[in-house]
Amino acid sequence: MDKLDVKKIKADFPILNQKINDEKLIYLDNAATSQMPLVVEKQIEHFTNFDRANVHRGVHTLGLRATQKYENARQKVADFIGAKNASEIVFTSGCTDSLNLVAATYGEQNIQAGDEIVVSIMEHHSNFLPWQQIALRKNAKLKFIEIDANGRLDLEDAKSKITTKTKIVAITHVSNVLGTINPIAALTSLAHKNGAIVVVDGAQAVGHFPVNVTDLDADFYAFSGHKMFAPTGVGVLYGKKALLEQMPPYRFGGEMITNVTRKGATWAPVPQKFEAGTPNISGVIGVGAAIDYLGKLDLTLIQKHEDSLTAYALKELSKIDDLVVYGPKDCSNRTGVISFNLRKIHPHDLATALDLNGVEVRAGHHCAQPLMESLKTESTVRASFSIYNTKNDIDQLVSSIQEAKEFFGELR
Ligand code: C6P
Repeated sequence: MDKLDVKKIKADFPILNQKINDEKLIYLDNAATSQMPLVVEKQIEHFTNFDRANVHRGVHTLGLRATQKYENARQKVADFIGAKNASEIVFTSGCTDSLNLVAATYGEQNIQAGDEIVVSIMEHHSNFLPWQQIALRKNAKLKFIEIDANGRLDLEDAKSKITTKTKIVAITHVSNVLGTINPIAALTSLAHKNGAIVVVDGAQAVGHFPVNVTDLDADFYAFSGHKMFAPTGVGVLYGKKALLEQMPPYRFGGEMITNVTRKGATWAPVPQKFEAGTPNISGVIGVGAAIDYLGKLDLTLIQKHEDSLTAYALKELSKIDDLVVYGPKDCSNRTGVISFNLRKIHPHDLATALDLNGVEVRAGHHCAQPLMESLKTESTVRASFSIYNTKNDIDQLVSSIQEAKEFFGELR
């Protein structure tokens, strides 16, 4: 098979088979949350109906089964992102939680007054605020790598900002506004030469193209389940084992200790040290099931499919007068996340008009306000594609924008 069978894939997602405002649903808000296939739901249902128990605690059969499924999912994640060892995979409540974990532990331990933290201007607030807060608290300096006119990371600027004073580089793999894929391997090499570590926000990358944390030489890599066909409320933090072992715990409670006395405690080995309390067991099993699903589809075919949708969308959107697209106009090293604005129509008005035609897009600042400032806008409309989208969906998007344009034009 050299291409995705989109018709078959669509049938895996019952939610897509419905009408919104009497129109066929066209779901183009995948960067916010992708939909979940029936097979993932079924695996969770099976766990709930046959194996449900707490993990790492009971010696009874259900407890052992639950633990085995939970740890199998950890191994699946490790294999899926090319981690050397399953113990380098920490389950969290989401990408935001993963990034906060690194800032609160590694950041807290390693950032001193006068140190520098480098982020890009295209960071989502989740990979910006934890670093801004640490920098403020520790009297460290936060530096920004800027973007060029095409929405690409300015590598020359990165070379000037990352120096021997840099302790942490926090960078998104893919921008949730521009769709730009950043050159992570080049950045890790640059950072490591300067003695800094690199925290990669992979929320918009995982599930869209193959990701290998070992090839990227990322020190930390964070992502969420709900953007890769798994449930909400579960996420992953990959960390190099040597770094995870040095870090203090993030939260304290059950299952993260080796021994507790009246006077103190010793911590469990990684990753348990970072998984205090009962985890989102069914969510983690859902992540494992989503990885199985993605494995059957093949990530290179997924990438090819989404690239062709992106090329088509960029071409068709460019035909609409007064429409400004933010981010790269060429298809290399970008994903199917396309932000745009139409004349003086407010993004929320345009998104509402599109919704009337069943087209679901996001409008707003996309939790990336420093980027909005750099783009000289307050907000944008954003369409984002996934495995179940088709060129027909894009035709519907484009004709709905044209319709809205005429409607709002008449109101002026
Ligand atoms: N972006 C969007 O519509 P959570 O909320 O923890 O699952 O993911 C946070 C996050 C971190 N990094 C990037 C690059 C992201 O895009 C997101 C989530 C959604 O763009 C919701 S704001």
